Amino acid sequence: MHVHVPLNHPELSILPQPASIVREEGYFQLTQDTVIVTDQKTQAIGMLLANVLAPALGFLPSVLTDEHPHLPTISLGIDSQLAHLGQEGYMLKVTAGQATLRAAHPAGVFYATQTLRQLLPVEIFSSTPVNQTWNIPAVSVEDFPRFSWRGCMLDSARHFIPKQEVIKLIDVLTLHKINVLHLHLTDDQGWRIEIKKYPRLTEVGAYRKETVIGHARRPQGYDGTPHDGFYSQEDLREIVAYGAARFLTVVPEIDIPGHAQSAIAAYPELGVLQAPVEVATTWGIHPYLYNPTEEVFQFLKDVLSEVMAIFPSTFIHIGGDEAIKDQWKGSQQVQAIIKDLGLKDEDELQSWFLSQIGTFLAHNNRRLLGWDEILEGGLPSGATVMSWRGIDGGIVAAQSHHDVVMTPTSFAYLDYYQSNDPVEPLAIGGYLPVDKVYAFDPIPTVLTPEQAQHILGAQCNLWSEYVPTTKHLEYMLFPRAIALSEVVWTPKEHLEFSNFRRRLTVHEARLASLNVNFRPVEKLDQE
Ligand code: TNX
Repeated sequence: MHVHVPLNHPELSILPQPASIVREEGYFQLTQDTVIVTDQKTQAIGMLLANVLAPALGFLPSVLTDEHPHLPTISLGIDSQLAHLGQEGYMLKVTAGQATLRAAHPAGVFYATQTLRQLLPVEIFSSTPVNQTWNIPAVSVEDFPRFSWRGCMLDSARHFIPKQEVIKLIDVLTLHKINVLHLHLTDDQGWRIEIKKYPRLTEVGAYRKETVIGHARRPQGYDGTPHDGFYSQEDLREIVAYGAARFLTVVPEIDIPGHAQSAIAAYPELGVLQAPVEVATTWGIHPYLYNPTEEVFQFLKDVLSEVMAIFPSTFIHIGGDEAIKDQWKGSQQVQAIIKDLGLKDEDELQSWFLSQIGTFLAHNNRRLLGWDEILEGGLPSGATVMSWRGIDGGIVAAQSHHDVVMTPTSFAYLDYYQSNDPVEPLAIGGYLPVDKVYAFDPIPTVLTPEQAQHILGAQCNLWSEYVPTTKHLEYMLFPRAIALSEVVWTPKEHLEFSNFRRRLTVHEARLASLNVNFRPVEKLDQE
């Protein structure tokens, strides 16, 4: 006997909401006797599960590879019959005697464990032992994501994000079944990735003097602290491996041809002006561009070779955003290059420049991903577009058979204010409350079903000009990144904000136990 209460059973507060969940009768009790049984392919996932449960339980459940019929079991395994649930789908069945987690692929089993954690009492997220009964409600879940790209972008360039915080956020993001972490590693205000062949990139580019408070046009003095920091290649390998174990891909971004001032500060010969400049201390758009010469291409290829050796991601993000072309317009050398190549203007030069990079990436079996400005002057062949200035760029790209990740400012920019409350901390501007994120549909209605196939998914972006601390970073991310996780995971017809909000109220206790800062839901009423 079962009751169909998929969306608003008060006991079930899973985020993102599964595609289908049915409450059955009874509970499975997790005790000291419970064992986690896995097959070979899910053993590592079983150990991750045991390790996340252990602190609150006060004991580490055993992870075994043979069945123990007499013991209460959490059973993990691959089942090829579940191929219809896709690469990441899973089924989870909890009865009084056993919890069974199955999927056609390991990623699905991992997601089943994230659901299982959220079926336990919220105290399971505690970092210290809690003395209580660990009942898991009996359920039947069949679940799979709506999109394959479920992303979040963090900007380590404007304010460096320490490795330990990135690791912590991978735990929190993957709890919500986010599977892409896009790291914005280079910008005018900082170069944050060690490149062995060009040590000055971090020796010079990873340090900036005090930052001007306010905007470039409205400076209000200095913040009084120098900003520095970068990830060693070893740090990044650790981050990549930590993500991979949790089925999250880290996508690196090296911004080309603009947002390049920190690189040019390190090696002035890379720039159009060939003249010294400092790492930028103000926000906003800066005019420094890479010179489109053979030497600079070689530099970029060398950098990207080291990047590819660290990041197995198929997609390599090359930026392409906000490159104002004044320096190219003013340079006789660049104008001669445009003429030699038979190009019309600087936009076409950017397109040509990025096409060269795209070809280089393709030779290395990687795919070029860039912000929607890469449409200007002609989209490099095979390029994937990240549509940020609204959804129009993404529509054009999908209509011309290019893949797209939707990240429009209006629904996905977490550097915007999340409420009108006057005590809301300084943000870049804009207004994006959690219910607006929740209302986002990544599939534009104008696309045909065939074109819509090119929408890989969506991601939220958190630019960090006004996000100087990890605590504030978390405040800006949560709960809005969780709303986004539901937009990209849950079937559209199940999305209902009031229901999300109810589950979020329960979920806040989990975030608090994980020591994650967030903007409380109750404050929604005070806007
Ligand atoms: C635009 S979005 C940028 C970033 C800024 C952001 C501030 C994009 C591709 N470029 O460099 O940080 O606006 O919202």
